[in-house]
Amino acid sequence: MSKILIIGACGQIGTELVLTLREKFGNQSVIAADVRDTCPEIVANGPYQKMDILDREAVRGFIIEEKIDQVYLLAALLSATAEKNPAFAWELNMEGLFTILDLAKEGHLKRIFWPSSIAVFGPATPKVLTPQKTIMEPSTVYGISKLAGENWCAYYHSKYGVDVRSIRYPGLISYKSLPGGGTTDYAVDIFYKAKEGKEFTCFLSENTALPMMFMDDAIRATLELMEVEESKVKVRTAYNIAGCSFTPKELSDEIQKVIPGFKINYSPDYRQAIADSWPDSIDDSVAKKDWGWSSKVDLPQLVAIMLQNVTIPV
Ligand code: NAD
Ligand code: AKB
Repeated sequence: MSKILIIGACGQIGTELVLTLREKFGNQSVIAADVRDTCPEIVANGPYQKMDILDREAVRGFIIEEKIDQVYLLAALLSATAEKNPAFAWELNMEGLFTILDLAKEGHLKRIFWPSSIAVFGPATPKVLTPQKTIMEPSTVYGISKLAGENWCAYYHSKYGVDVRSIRYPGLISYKSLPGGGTTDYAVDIFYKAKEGKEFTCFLSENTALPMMFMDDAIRATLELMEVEESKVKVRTAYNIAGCSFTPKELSDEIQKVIPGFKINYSPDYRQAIADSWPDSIDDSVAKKDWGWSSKVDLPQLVAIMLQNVTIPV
């Protein structure tokens, strides 16, 4: 039985990943860790460890002492926040990865999951159905850190046999916890305004298409990739996966089918340039071929689920 540690467990993905892994492996086998003093209530059904991924010795001590054998390393600064503090974003997004890769290289960990992002692509990348292998050249510090991280993962795999697996997540949409500092966050925020009967001001322009995915699909992809036999994992940088792509206008049109009075206006800010540098849509045929990946939730389903489940904080 594996002992699993999720670092960055209190964030948008971690909250749901912890719950899914605990359901599968039992509460006591899955330790949630985060730099926060307390975790959201939703994560309080099992062990929690306050942990700063930048404290290399403390992280090493904990993993070795607790005999952890799998780590999901989620702690990072996302695209919009990273642009405001590039030096710290680089430090946070890279240093933690080396700590975990080194533990695996020394034989303390059997398997690692480290997420990449569609942010690895840049303005010179083909925008429509962006292939697995193509021109990258990211223009954000976040994208640069993810692309460097992908290449370090591939290096540790080829040089030291480290079993590290990764996915280039699109913008993730969920209702159990809020997103933290990304360019795709508008596609979550919009549902809260719609549910409250308020007008939504979008920080991207109406025709900005971006790759997106409902969280259940992303969690399922993560578990499928982590569980597939090693020989099937042929890409050791990170796999493209696709859910549904849409613009703010297409998303608001879909919301208006359910809430006819819903209104959106547009006031693009610095995040527009980030979004403009990313793909419109993603080709995930390699993930389909290698480990049988397939998304399930399309735009109408995503809107229906979000509008049913988003709850306005009191
Ligand atoms: P998030 O910002 O919601 O959560 C990150 C968590 O990391 C937070 O709970 C934060 O407290 C924690 N953290 C920050 N600094 C830490 C430190 N020093 N030590 C320990 N924990 C620390 O992010 P998320 O959306 O859950 O994303 C998780 C990972 O997935 C990131 O690597 C991100 O780049 C990647 N990703 C996310 C998306 C998305 O749409 N959410 C898309 C692509 C890739
Ligand atoms: C962001 O917008 O920064 C993230 C991502 C796509 O990596 N959601």
